[in-house]
Amino acid sequence: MDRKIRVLVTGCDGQIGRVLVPALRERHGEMEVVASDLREPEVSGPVATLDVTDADAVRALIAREKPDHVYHLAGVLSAVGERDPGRAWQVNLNGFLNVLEACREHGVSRVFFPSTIAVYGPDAASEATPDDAPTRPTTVYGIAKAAGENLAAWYRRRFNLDVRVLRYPGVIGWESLPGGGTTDYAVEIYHAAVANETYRCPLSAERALPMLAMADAIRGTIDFMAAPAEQIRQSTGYNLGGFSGAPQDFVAAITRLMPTFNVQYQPDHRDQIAASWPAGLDDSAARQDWGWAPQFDIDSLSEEMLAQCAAQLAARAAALAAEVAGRRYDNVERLQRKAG
Ligand code: AKB
Repeated sequence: MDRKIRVLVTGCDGQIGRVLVPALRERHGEMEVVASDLREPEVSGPVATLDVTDADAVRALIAREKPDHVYHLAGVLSAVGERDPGRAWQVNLNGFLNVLEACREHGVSRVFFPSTIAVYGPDAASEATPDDAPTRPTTVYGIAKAAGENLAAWYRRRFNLDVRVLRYPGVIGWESLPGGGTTDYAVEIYHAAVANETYRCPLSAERALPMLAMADAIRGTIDFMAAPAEQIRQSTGYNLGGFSGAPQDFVAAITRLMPTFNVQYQPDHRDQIAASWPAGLDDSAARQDWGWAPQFDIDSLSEEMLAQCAAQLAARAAALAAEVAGRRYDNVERLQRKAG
C-alpha cells in the first residue's frame, strides 16, 4: 500500500467513482482519499461536497486537502448532454479548467481526466480507431471532452503539470449504475435479465460500440496513474480498449446462460449518438507505453454480470422480506396491545 500519496476524487458518486474510490483507498489508505461530489457523498471516510463549476470552491478544497493526485471524474454524459448542452459544457469543460487552475496553483503533481470514445465523430475510422484518428465529434459531450483533452495538453506544455487522459469506452459493471450515457444499456440489460423483464433497448440490434469491464477500467486507471512519467507519451489521450459489442451480441451472451431472456429494440436518439462513435478501438499505444491489457471479454463479463446482478437482486429481496416481516410483527404487537 502506497501511503505517501494524498488523493482527491471529484464526482465520486458517479458510475466509475463508486468503484474507483474504494480501490484507491485500498491502495493509498482510507484517510488519504477524499471523495467529493455535488451532493453529500454516499461513501464513508473523508468526504466533501463540491460543485466543480464553482472555481472558488474548487480552489478552497484543493488548498485545504493538499492532494498529490486528483482524479477529476465529475461530468455530464452524452445523452443528458445533448438535452442540456449548457450544463454539459459548464461541468465538462469549465469544471475541468477550474480543477486544472487550482491544481497548478496548489502544486498538485498529477491529474487524471476521463475522456471518451465520444471525442471521435463520423470522420474517424469506425473499426480499430487509433488514438490519433481525427476528433471531430458531433455531440456536445464529445466536443467538451475533446476540448478538455487539448486543455490538458496545454497545461502539460505550459506548466509541466502531469495531466493524464484515458478515453473510456462504455464501462460495464454490477457495482454501480451509469446515468445519462449512450452506453448505459449495456449495464441495464443485465439487471433486466436477472429480474426476468423484457429489456427495451434504445440502440438498434447491430449498433456495435467499444466496451470495457469495470474491473478492467479501474485496474487500467490506477496502473496508468502509477506509471512513471517517462512511459506516458500521449499527446491527447490513450484509448482504453476492451471488446466491441452490439446489443445483439449482449443478448446472445445472456441467452447462452438465460435462454428465456427477451429484448425489444426501440432505437431512440441514443442510437444516432452511437452511430457517430467508433465500433472498436485500437489501444496498442496504451499496451506498448504502460502495459495496458484488459482481462474480460463479452462472455466472461456476462457470466460475472449475471451472477453479481442476481446476487444483488436476491439481497434486495431478502432485505425487503425482513422489512415486511418486521412491520407485520410490529402490527401484530400493536393489535395485541390494543386488544389486551
Ligand atoms: C456515454 O455513453 O456517454 C459514456 C461514454 C462512452 O463516454 N459512457
